[in-house]
Amino acid sequence: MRLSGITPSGHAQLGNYLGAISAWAAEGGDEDLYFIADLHAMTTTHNPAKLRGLAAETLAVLVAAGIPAERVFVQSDLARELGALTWILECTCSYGEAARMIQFKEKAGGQAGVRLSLLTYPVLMAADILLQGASEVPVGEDQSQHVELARALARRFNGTYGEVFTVPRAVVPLAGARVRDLSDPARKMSKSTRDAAGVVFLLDEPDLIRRKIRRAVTDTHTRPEYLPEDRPGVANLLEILAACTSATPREVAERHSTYGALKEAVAEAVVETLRPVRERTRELLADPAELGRVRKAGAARAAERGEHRLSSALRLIGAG
Ligand code: AQP
Repeated sequence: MRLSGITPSGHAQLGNYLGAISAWAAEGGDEDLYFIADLHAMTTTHNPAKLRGLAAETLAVLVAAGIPAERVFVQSDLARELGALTWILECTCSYGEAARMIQFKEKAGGQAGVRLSLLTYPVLMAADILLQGASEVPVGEDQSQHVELARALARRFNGTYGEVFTVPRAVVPLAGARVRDLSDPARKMSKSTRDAAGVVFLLDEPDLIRRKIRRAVTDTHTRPEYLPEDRPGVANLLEILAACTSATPREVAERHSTYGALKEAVAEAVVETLRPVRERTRELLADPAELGRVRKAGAARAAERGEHRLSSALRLIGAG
């Protein structure tokens, strides 16, 4: 069983969709689980009301994208279970192991007032994985060290106190496009980027999407060619169009003779690709009772799935 998460650190964007969500919906296995990692969005300064809204919106997006509702849950709905398991795992983890995490060093380096949760969040991530009994965790390079920690903690707990946890392993995520920022193709498109001009959000209206794509940074050439190193802005547009039309970037480059024509085609393809997701998400958001039912059912299933592991772990470690 695979467990994947999305952090509601902003509004879901085109990269999240083409790189992950659409593949989760189309190719995910029957057992796989997806969660909205809102507790992970609290390790740096955050706005509580905004975070609550983004968690609900992201849940709506995943369901609207076609992921079966019974395979989605919001992390904080399991805050009690995860809090307890995180404590157990913190008592299984050494300070040195946590402090060695490269992401912590990168994010905490030189910052004042770093939250303790920035140090301990890989242990919460281990709790996410171990509570659900996930055997595979699809992650990029940047998160593989955290999955290694979850592996080490599962093994150590099982060896010290008794067999409770499935030992997970990191796997390569389902292949999706890597989408770059439209204003600055040197960086990836991200939901928390301040300058929204380079980011297409899934809920952007069609005209706004068209405007953002028309203004995408390209270069001084005029004819599209797929050269990711030398012409990253145009390569990004070609990759987006390819992902939306199930073609290759080179094939779509040959079909357009000017940057203007390419941008028009990209804009229309993105608008049409996102239309059903946007409309269905808006419907769900306009029906809080239905969204609430989906959320409650997902939380109940996820809590039930982890219940026996948490109670066994508590008992074996000497609690209660
Ligand atoms: N630009 C992207 N292209 C392709 N895939 C992307 N993903 C994110 N951005 C792109 C994939 O979306 C999934 C869920 O994202 P996440 O919230 O867990 O991680 P993230 O990579 O931190 O997403 P963002 O949008 O860049 O958020 P912030 O701004 O908070 O850093 C993951 O599978 C991710 O690879």
